[in-house]
Amino acid sequence: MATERTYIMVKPDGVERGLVGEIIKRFENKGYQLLALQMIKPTKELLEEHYTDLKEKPFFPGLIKYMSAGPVVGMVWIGKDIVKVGRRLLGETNPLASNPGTIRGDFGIDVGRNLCHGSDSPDNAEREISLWFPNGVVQWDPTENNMTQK
Ligand code: FUP
Repeated sequence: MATERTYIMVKPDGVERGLVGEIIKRFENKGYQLLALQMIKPTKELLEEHYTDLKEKPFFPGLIKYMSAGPVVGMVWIGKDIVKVGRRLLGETNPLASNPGTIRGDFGIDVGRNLCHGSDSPDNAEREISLWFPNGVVQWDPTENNMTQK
């Protein structure tokens, strides 16, 4: 069980529907720690880089358009097994396949409007954190008893 970081993002539909607080609350209630948070309107270039693995998918242009439609709230969270458990809190990619009790299961019905994003592996999490927070993230380091930039 590794203490790791993940990139969680409230997508434009989640921001528009006022679900930022709800999503933060679920991660805080679970016991995870918020390290960084920003609201930005991402460029197409940033989104294309974020979703580079999906470039060949037929839904890619629609995905970029949806994600460019308004501001997103991007966050870095840290905690035990957070990549896997965080995705469990979000639910399945398709909200209709998501169990009640998950974010997408409780608030969504459309795969093209699935409210939130969570990194799918620790390596991808670090890639996404560097992409969305290019200046790094300041965090408390208990081994150093100090704040460090990572
Ligand atoms: P996830 O890891 O749950 O974000 O899922 P994917 O990386 O497979 O997909 C990224 C985003 O593409 C999803 F959040 C929504 C969108 N998508 C579609 O619009 N249609 C699909 O059939 C699959 C994904």
